[in-house]
Amino acid sequence: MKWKMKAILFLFFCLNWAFLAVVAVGPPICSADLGGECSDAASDDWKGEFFPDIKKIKYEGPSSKNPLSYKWYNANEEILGKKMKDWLRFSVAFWHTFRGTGADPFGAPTKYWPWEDGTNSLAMAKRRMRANFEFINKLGVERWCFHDRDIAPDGKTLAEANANLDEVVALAKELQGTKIHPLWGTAQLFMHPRYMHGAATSSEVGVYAYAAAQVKKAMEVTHYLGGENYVFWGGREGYQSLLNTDMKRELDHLARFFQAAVDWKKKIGFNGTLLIEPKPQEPTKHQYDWDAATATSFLQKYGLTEEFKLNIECNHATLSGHSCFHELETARINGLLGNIDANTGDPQVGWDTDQFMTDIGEATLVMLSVVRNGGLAPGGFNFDAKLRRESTDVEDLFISHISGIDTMARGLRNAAKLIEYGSLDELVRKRYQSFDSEIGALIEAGKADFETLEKNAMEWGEPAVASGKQELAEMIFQSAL
Ligand code: XUL
Ligand code: CO
Repeated sequence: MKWKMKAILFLFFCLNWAFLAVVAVGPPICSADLGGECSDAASDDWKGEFFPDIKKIKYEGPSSKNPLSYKWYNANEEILGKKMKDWLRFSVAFWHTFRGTGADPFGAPTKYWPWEDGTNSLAMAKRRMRANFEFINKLGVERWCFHDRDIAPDGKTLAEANANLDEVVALAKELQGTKIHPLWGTAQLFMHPRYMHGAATSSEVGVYAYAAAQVKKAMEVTHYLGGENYVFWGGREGYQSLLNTDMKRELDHLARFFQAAVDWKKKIGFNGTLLIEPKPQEPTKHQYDWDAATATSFLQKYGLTEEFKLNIECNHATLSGHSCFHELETARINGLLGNIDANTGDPQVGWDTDQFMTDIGEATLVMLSVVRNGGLAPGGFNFDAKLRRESTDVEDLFISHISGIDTMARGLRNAAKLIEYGSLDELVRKRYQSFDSEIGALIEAGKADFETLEKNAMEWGEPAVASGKQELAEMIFQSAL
């Protein structure tokens, strides 16, 4: 036998053993995503708390060593004239927190939450929803985000899927109480094989119609739950090859789809903001919403800028070759900054790793943009972030969110310091002060023609060019961290 074959057989043998060991020793029950193979006795019969060992998370200040406490996020403390909780408007992403299994393209699920029975039944969906609200209440945030298909099982028909969704949403409404509601809802239009060519950009009219029906319903339930926004993320709104793609037609269809969503929003009286979440190549080679600038020009071309804003995700920003700060500022100066999916990528791993943000410098830049924007409301910060595959304790769900929340809170505190110091703003102001002149004013008012400018250039001779002071700017920035 050739060595390669031997190695393959050995690996197969080991994998089998690993599988048997799991079955014999037995993980607590089943992973969250085994499609109902583990148990058929799913019922919404969970007794007591889902997180009995975890108390409500409190602010204990920066010197606390308690991992289950906030060190920087003090919800009601005022910063720059607003409560921290009103600047930050945090939200828990249901899909990562309650449907994340730890599986990756090379490895099986690793998370076996005690409340999961391995099914995707309605009863399990309801039990999970109750875990979700205990989690949110203990964390002390007031918002959550969801896809239709992560909170309720799909159905054999659209009508059955809608009925499932209605049943889970009714429970969610009850569990939300008066304080909690969705930051945003969305339809999951990328997982099912019917969406392999896209949803609103599919070459199949039947798929376009199906996607429209799914979005219509998802908008209705978002509205019913008191959602503040509705998101579109084009999971497969792009193409792999231009040879078999009519790009112009697909973009036109997408715009018609968005217009129909605007019309439906108005018809049902939903006042939330519609958001587009840019993301580059992943999963298709060319995505139509590559980055903030691409999405902005799409909205401008089709006359949709009054109706839509952007949901900037930091990991998507870096995948598109920009920084999160760049994407936020691009959205902001175009009047389109609506919401943030607060996560981060890994500098060495080249895909959407959806990690919780822990870089204080990055968080400070993010918050600088948010403060310049006057906040994000009705948008906020959705933790589109998941535990690493190797983090498998229930308490890790809390620790990761606490860490993400504290990082953003620290960013806010630092941004406030920078604004109060004023020296960075002053540096930037000074850099452009030559435009605070008579001719500068004419240029900025669009009244300086080339002849006038040529006359000035002749008169002035060689222009003086001052230092850009980048290192000083960096020094000032660092001093606030
Ligand atoms: C995928 C992503 C999504 C959207 C919602 O990269 O970010 O989770 O936020 O569909
Ligand atoms: Co996202």
